[in-house]
Amino acid sequence: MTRPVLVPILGDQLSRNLSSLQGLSPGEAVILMMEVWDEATYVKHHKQKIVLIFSAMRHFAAELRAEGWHVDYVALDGAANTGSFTGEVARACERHGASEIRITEASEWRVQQAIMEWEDRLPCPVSILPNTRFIATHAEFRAFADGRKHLTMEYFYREMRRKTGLLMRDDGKPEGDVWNLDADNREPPKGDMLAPPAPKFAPDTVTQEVVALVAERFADHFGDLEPFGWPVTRAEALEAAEAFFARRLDLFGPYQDAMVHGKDDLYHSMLSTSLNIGLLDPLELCRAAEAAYKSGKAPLNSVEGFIRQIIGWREYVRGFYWYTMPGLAEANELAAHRPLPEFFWTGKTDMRCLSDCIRTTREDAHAHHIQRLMVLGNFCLIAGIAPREVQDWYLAVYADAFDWVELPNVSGMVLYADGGRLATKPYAASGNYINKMSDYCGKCRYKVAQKTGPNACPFNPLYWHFMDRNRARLESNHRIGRIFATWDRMGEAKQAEYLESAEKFLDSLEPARKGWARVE
Ligand code: FAD
Ligand code: DLZ
Ligand code: SF4
Repeated sequence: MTRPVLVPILGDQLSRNLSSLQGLSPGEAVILMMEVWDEATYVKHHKQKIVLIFSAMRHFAAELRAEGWHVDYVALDGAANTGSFTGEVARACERHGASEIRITEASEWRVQQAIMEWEDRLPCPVSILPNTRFIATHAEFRAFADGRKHLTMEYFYREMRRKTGLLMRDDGKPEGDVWNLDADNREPPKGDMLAPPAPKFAPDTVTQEVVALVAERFADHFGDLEPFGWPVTRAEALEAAEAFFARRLDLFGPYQDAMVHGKDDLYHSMLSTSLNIGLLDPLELCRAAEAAYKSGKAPLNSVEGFIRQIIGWREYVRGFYWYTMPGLAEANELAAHRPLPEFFWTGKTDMRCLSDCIRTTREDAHAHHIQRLMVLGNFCLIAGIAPREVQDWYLAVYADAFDWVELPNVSGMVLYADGGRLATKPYAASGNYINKMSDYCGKCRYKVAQKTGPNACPFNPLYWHFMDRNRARLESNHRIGRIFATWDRMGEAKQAEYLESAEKFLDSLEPARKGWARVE
């Protein structure tokens, strides 16, 4: 081989249609894949997340080799591994006498900044190619966002429907004459919800080796290592997707917001890990969902709801991330400074909703959207937890967590830390919402109907404490401002009871000790 092109492929770029591989043939390139300490520990990821990424990387490398590609795979314990992407790319450049480095842009700001320095630090030219595994380009999101005060997802979503043609009729109108069927998708759980569980994949020898590695090297990271059942190859991810389309998509819509103790998958797809690391393509999933609607296998509200999550929310948060970084990571509009409570890591709390969401997070490295938003996130919002601490927690504990998708959800959707650019109002809620949408409250030590006092559901006084302390910032918001009339009508004595109950509860919270989320 003459001097080869060096193609680094990162742990979330495991797609055969990756832009950096296009137009190259196996004889011209060396593909570099790197397990590096810096990436495994910039937050102390859940053990299953590390297994997922390392195992999926090892399987992908084997598949490329079987196709005839020269893959240089640097294992975590490989001799002289420098522990960083830049260090490993520099070493590989020299090892192979590379003529050029060709890489698909990173999905995360932090990594992309490092890549942009390579041209100055390394001895050969660097080409950074666009990430074509998203539907909207950065330029398209900028064109949508420039000049808008609120970047309402709904309008962006309609653009994506038009761009892809998904659920669009020939006359340019949306299927069913409505763009968004969210109003049909808020059913509370029923007593006998027997959703067929998402498939789990038994670890093969490659995964078993990684499990052993993670047990030894990352023992102090949060989360149960086993049982591990996430898809680690495209074939497994496709099987998981097919199982979802065949058995759960039909009821995905109505029960999207429902929460049931002991269950985090319900009718959800459980496909975010496969999508985010590149095993599945967002458009192929949406086309399959559309086909299920057209063949009468799933109703429009479920199919539209699923497609909206992917070409709406997923694309939107990715565009929002690149549009607002690096400021988004620092934003703290509501001046929230309280440390994250220790129970987020241990699950030891009498609040049954929170302990169940933390349990599933620990066991599966997953919780579904409403658990993340309306239980865990809502608590952090109304208790005033510092955005940096909340961000680190979410980034560390979920197998699907990458900065580009976690940060807008946490800072924008949950904490209103961006001042309302992403969400038009804070998603603050009292215990009533959780009671309506779950079966958590009946067996909780707290009483959801009780508003104040030691036995009251803590979400109740915290809700009013949040409103009261943020009044100056929120009162002019037309979607939430009216709530203050209710607060004023309560009168001073009742208000004082709420505030005192909330403060007593907040004072009782034990702050998390250092070292859970980051190596100290
Ligand atoms: P489903 O309910 O089956 O939804 C289908 C797909 O839609 C998901 O796989 C996902 O790709 C996409 N999707 C749905 N909602 C969102 C959203 N708000 N943002 C982006 N994509 C979405 N998702 C992540 O992939 N990584 C994260 O780090 C992450 N952090 C989150 C943090 C918070 C505070 C909140 C509120 C949401 C977060 N989400 C994140 C979004 C969502 O909770 C997960 O995508 C979903 O729970 C994954 O499970 P699923 O595949 O079964 O999703
Ligand atoms: C999350 C992660 C982990 C745990 N380890 C690696 C790794 O060793 N090598 C790798 O290429 N990627 C890893 N990743 C994903 C990266 O941290 C990062 O999210 C992506 O490169 C996108 O920026
Ligand atoms: Fe959660 Fe309150 Fe219900 Fe208990 S009563 S489960 S704390 S919402």
